[in-house]
Amino acid sequence: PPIPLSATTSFDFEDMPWFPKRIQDIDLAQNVLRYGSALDADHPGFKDPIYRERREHFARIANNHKYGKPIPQVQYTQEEIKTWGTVFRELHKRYQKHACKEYLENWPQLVKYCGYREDNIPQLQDVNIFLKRKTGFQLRPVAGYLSPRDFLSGLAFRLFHCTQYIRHSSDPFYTPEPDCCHELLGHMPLLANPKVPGILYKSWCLTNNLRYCFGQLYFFTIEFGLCKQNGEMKVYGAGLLSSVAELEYAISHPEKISRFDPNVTCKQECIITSYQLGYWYTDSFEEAKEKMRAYAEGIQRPFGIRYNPYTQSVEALSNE
Ligand code: HBI
Ligand code: FE
Repeated sequence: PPIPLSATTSFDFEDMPWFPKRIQDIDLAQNVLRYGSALDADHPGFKDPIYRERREHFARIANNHKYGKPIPQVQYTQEEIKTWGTVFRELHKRYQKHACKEYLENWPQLVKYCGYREDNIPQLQDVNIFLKRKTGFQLRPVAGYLSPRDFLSGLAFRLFHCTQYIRHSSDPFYTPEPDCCHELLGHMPLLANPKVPGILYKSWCLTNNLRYCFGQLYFFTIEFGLCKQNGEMKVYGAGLLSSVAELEYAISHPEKISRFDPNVTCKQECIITSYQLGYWYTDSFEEAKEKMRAYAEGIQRPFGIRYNPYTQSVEALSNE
């Protein structure tokens, strides 16, 4: 019989640190590794006191957030809206040609229900409500780059951590960290599409080395993946769909795009602050789903684990 786990249940497995068992436990898994409100000296906003004050404001919203509370509305400044507009306009010119159809399909609804416009930065809470209805995903504000472990823990509960601040205005086409342009333009259209396989986001592997593999696969699919449609290479990765420069780079270097294979893909290095060394494609989302499913089935765990959608919690199943 299933054993419900409490927030403090611990396991006697060497390789098994604490992990959230109930959706509200995600409040306890919020380790921001980089750029919460403390920017590095090479961050484009480092010398700008107004920008830094702004980042502190966004960090406070994220740090005070509790699961189930609405995400506070933000009054974006004229400067912030201008930066958004620049990014929005340049990317928009390229979506019809390069984005996959699952990405494009949801745009009319995002415009209608979430205020996606060149002169308006959509509010996370509006998108949150929209997503919950469409695919069951929920958003949670975050102050910066979260530890991969905590980020993947959120995804296991269909909870997507989302930055709410915007990149510095001095460099609209570059950001060393995720920002709301990346989340809203890169991720949301696909998170809202039930045709995108959930397994690409899911991470029920709990041991450290397996977290690493799933982090890698998440990175080379959801962040940088491509997909053939009607014989043409299309993009679905959010990192590409939110960067004009890297989108053009990937599309114009077909020799860098290989067929996705979880066992090979998980060994490639992730580059955080520059272009990727290579990209991976599947012939369809169906193929990505099948390959991930087969890969996940081969994983040995010290105990079985099951997600109970009624209680939004994890249950352990004894292997005996
Ligand atoms: N944190 N805020 C944020 N956004 C991301 O996209 C993100 C992250 N932390 C880790 C991470 N992505 C990647 O390491 C994934 O591979 C898990
Ligand atoms: Fe991302």
